[in-house]
Amino acid sequence: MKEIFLKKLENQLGLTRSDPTSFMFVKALAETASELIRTEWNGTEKTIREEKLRRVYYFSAEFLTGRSLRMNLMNMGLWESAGELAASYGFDLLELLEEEPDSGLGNGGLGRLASCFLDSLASLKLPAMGYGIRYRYGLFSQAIEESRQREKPDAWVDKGDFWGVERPDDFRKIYIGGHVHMSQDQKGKLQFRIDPSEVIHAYPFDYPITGADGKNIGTMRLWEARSPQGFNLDLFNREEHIPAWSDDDQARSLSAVLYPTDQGVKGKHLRLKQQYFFVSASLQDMTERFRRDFAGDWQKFPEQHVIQLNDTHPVLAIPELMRLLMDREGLPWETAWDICTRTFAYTNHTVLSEALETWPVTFIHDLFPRIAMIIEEIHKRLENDLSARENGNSYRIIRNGLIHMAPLAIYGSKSVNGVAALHTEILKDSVLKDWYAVYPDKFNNKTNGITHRRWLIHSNPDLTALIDRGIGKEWHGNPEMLSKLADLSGDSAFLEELKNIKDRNKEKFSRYLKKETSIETDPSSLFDFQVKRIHEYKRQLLNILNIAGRYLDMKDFPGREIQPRTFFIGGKAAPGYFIAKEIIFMANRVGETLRKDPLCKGKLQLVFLPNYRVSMAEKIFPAAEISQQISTAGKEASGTGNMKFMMNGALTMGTLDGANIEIFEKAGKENNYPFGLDTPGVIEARSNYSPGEFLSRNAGAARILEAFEKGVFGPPEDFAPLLGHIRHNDEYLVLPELEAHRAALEATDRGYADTMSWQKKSLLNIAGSGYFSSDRTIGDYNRDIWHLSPLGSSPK
Ligand code: 26Q
Repeated sequence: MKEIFLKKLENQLGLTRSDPTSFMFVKALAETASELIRTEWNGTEKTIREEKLRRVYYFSAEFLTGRSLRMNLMNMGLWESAGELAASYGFDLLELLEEEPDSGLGNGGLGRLASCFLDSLASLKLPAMGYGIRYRYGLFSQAIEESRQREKPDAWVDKGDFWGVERPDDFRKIYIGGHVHMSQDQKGKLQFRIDPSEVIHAYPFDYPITGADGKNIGTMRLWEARSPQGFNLDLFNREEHIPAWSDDDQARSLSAVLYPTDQGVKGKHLRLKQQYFFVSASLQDMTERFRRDFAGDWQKFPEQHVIQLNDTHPVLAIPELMRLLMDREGLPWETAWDICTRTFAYTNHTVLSEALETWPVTFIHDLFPRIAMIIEEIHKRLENDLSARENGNSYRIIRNGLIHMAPLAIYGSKSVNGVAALHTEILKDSVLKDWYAVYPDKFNNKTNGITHRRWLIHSNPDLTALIDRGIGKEWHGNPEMLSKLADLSGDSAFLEELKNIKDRNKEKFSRYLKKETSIETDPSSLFDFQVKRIHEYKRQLLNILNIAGRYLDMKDFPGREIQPRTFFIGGKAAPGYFIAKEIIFMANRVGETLRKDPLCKGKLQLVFLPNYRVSMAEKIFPAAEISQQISTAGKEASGTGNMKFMMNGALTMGTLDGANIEIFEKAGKENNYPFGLDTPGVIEARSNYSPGEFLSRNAGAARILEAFEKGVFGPPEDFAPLLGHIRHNDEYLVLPELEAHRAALEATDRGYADTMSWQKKSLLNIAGSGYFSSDRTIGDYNRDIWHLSPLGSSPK
């Protein structure tokens, strides 16, 4: 290793310098790891190909990887040597890791789930490949200026992509726009030829996914868009520099930016092009490899491949595979359709109707005319299949000039899954009820999970060491064995150690925050977190209003004893989501008011964490004592942050929503703080609710809103948009649940006062968290949908 490293470092340094900067050092270290990974990686790819192993292809518009150096060094067994190398140059390896750019090619839960899945697939030695887009700009970085969110581009590629390996020989051509020419061959069979108005080249970059012991290396293949002809040399020679680059810039713009919204956008041609771009490139890749290796025996395609669609974003893959099989390979419709419906599987991540994807038929016609023809034919055949059904309308793929992506996904897939038990039930009995009636066997649940390697072993080494001392190390490979910790719940020395580790992690987080943001916090206070994308349904507003209420109580009764508590709220708002941005503004304003009031010192603080991202999350979970998961019941499909908190010993203060329900089951309700309306309760409460009338009867809620309107938190007019909104349109029942949320906060304060019983609850949460490892989730997908054999399991 050292030899390779010195070579790489020499390359970094060039001729003029002798002392590496920390960035150069890290880059050289990553390149060293890369080179050592390469051998194993080639081996994995070779085995899959030679043994003709069935493989899952995870199609996702987002992969929220975060940093990789620590995981890769540890998985490859290079951690110790890397530490020594660093020390010999006077560096601290842990500090060096902070120099790696945090790869944020995703918005939130859905993108992070994709990355956790790739980690588990590699660790379980299952043959897999992730396919997506190599955005040049990941999710924007968030700054807070004058209490408001400001977005700045995240140019992660420019800072240095440590891991991507370019494969220029595997580029694919993507046709956009133009016309379809139909002709007949000698046998009278219809032929389709696309005469495109635009051709884009897709260049693949491969990223290694090192499994737990570095023996099976998975692949994430991300596509980058380029112009086929590069820049225009003729224009350049005529000194027309800007026009000379315009074709290339336009082509590259296709993979330039991740859309920064996690609910979908309307009317954006570029987004639709991105989706088609990456699925077309990926399917051409797969079909061409298959043609080479299987001599075009297409019946075998579904035996060799299963494609998991991460939401509807990659759903154009269904008509695109139809096109490739029919127009390129000459298969008849029926055969092609049969192959598709045996290959695809679809995961739904939302019940919010505004988030279900639709695209105008005209867009698809203009951008992908051949795909439009195929979707129309699928639509017609679906109409025929289901003509006898009532409610025929809800099945239609094309309705009111819009293509509905979920119906296309369901019809073209063999499996449809939700991401938590409650979510799947809601799909079956309301959102997709009619579909469930026709295809009950397609529907199944796969409760989400998170990789315990990143989210516990690597981000909380002290807790990991304690667990190892308590129950041994076997749980690293079999996380459900964490349940053995329950045997130690009466061991006061062990609980004491658990507390000490949490205290140390809180201090560490405090120091990190001070360094990153210059915000000071008191690690002896209770650390309470709500970190996730900002959304009305996630109800950050509920949290903020009760923090404001707590402050008003303190002012009214300054002598009253109170549990010192620090509330942390973090998350990004979609740049076009006005109300979400107003919520960030309010959080910051309340935070500032508390900070300025000496009454709050050592008792009550609200910190808005700027630029919440994977690398910050890794420092948050180990330091958390309360995890707030307070979405309106029925709205959060699953949540996955909730699992990361639980696994690090935080107690959940949450509603009966998404995976919270399963968390309460596995860790015990009595060890957590469930509160609020359940899903039927929400529907019932909403049916006769008017915020105005509610406020006239509820002095507690009215008092908090009025404090803002009286200027307690700064100029009242600043809050007028948000408060005006909530007074008239409280779709997510913030006001009616204020009281239940306040009561839950108080219950946690009381619970926290009994230190040892709190630690016991914390331990029982960790003990129950093994189920939420993505290893379990991947095992479930494999058992029910994928049916893959691990590498090394087939007899030679
Ligand atoms: C769609 C069309 C156009 C532009 C953007 C989008 C888009 C992008 C991202 C729509 C949705 C998303 C992301 C959704 C998401 O993160 N959902 C979360 O998925 C998690 C993993 O299953 C769940 O735990 C969360 O409950 C769910 O909100």
